[in-house]
Amino acid sequence: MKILLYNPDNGVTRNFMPHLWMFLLQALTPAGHEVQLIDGNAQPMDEAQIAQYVRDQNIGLVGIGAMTRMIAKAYRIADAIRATGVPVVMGGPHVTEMADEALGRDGGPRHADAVALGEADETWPMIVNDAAAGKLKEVYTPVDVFGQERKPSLQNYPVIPWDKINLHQFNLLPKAVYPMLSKVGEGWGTFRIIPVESGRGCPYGCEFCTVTGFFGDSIRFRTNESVVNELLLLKARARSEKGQMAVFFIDDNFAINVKRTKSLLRDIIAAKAQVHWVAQISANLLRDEELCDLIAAAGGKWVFIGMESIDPANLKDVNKGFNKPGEYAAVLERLAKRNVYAITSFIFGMDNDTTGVAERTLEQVRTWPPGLPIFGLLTPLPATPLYKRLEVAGRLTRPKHWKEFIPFAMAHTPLKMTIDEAHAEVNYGWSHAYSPEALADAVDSLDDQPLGYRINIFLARICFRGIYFPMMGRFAWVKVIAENRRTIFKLVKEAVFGRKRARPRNPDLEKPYQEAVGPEVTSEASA
Ligand code: B12
Ligand code: SF4
Repeated sequence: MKILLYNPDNGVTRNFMPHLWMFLLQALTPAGHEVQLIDGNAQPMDEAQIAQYVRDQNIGLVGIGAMTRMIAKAYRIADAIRATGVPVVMGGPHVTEMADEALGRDGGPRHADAVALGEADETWPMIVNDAAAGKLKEVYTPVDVFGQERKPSLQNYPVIPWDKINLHQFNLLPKAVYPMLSKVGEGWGTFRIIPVESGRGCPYGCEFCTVTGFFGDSIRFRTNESVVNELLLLKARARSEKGQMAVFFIDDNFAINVKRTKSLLRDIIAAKAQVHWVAQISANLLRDEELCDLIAAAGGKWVFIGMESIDPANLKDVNKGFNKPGEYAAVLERLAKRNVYAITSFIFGMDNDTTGVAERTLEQVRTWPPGLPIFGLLTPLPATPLYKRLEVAGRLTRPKHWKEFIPFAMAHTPLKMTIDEAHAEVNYGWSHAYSPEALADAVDSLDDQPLGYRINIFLARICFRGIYFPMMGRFAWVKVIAENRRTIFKLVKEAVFGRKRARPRNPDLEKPYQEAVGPEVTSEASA
């Protein structure tokens, strides 16, 4: 049977990173079937095109996965495919919580023939076998022999054949930047970000988050060996195609068990399996100096920190009181000392937020080492404690906000400002954190660092800017390049003519960087 796995586009960020679930389910598919993957972010298709594709390719089963924000698109695609007579199974965080909606049992139209609830590592082979036998059930739940919900162990994690998968569509480098990057060093033909998981689960239970409910508070890990081997595979591929391969450890809290994280990082270092990577780690776990040393030595370049707010009252409201705004600066300095920078995520529209929250937040951000601040709105995702609290309080203004998804729009009324004011705060945050002046400041603040670092922060900022100001089409790129021409000119000039390189803040810090990336990048044209 031919199976198509499809992920709808998010309408914003194009092909930034493939979705892991597709590759994982492909690797878990029983032998004898052919699995094709289409990521709508990389291969945009409308309903008619996908239906045509399914017919032309003689597909026998389609699997669709989606987050809440893409579910309306996912349903439209599913409807078009089902109209061709091909069965559709849906999975992922949204349909797990809203299975009746997908199956049309809530009075609305039906979109899926079957849904896979929760983690589908063990149910997917059953789904495929049932579909091949024409006996697809409506609901697949991961349960043990006693009918109790069962979370798959990650001890026998499959090998994802990253060395063979066609990743052409996920090259992030526009041709225009090749000349600049070739001056940084060899090996910049491609740049891809690949999702890798080392474990699942987070017990913290923040009120707005689906993770504790979905993956459970039972934390499970892959073996160190399996993660290390995956990194080695990726590293070898990057080398063979003369490109760069960075990894996004998608674990919700990569250091949730610090002892285990340290042991994994030590094994990565011992196996020389370092690639550049980013991971999500909560601020409280980054108090550990040894952990930070190991992160840097194992190739860690960016840490995503869910700071959410600089107001302890807000944090307490959303059950994230373990975040201590008073220590944010120290945490970021601790990382920056090791040349690791942070993606700092903030949520506006919390119950204690008042107008001016964006500027108050930015005042603090400006005193921190340069990073990538991102700003969102408090969003009641289905089945989260937040959703229930707001529903009970009658504060949901768009209870089924996913039916008509609007980016950066609230679905409930904040307590101390209006919805429009909350939207304006997010706009203020993005506009001011990603203005040409802010980008120039970020690059200048790394003046004592190798050129590679400064190009890195510049390109990262340009890409992150695209989360709020979509970079669709040539005109958007031309505009951004024109606005930032001074910084670009400065970097290009330095890449072409070099400059007298300032001493690094601490020469010892060069060591882990060189070990992580190899000599090609550090021999940049700065001398
Ligand atoms: C990586 C990630 C991202 C990436 C997404 C890009 C990418 N290419 O992966 C980035 C960092 C960009 C991102 C951004 C956002 N994310 Co995110 N993200 C994740 C994260 C950490 C990992 C996803 C993952 O790969 N998991 C591992 C795989 C194996 O798990 P899985 O996808 O759930 O798949 C399993 C099952 O669900 C099931 N399954 C999934 N799909 C399908 C399909 C079929 C057919 C079947 C049978 C089974 C099946 O089988 C899989 C194996 O068990 C998850 C949290 C998490 N741990 O999952 C949040 C998560 C998915 N993100 C979430 C959110 C809210 C967001 C944002 C909206 C945040 C924001 N406010 O901006 C943005 C939106 C991004 C966008 N523009 O679309 C929520 C989604 C909740 C929901 N109900 O939709 C999650 C669950 C985290 C949370 N805090 O609650 N995210
Ligand atoms: S720490 Fe992060 S992953 Fe864990 S519950 Fe809170 S927001 Fe979710």
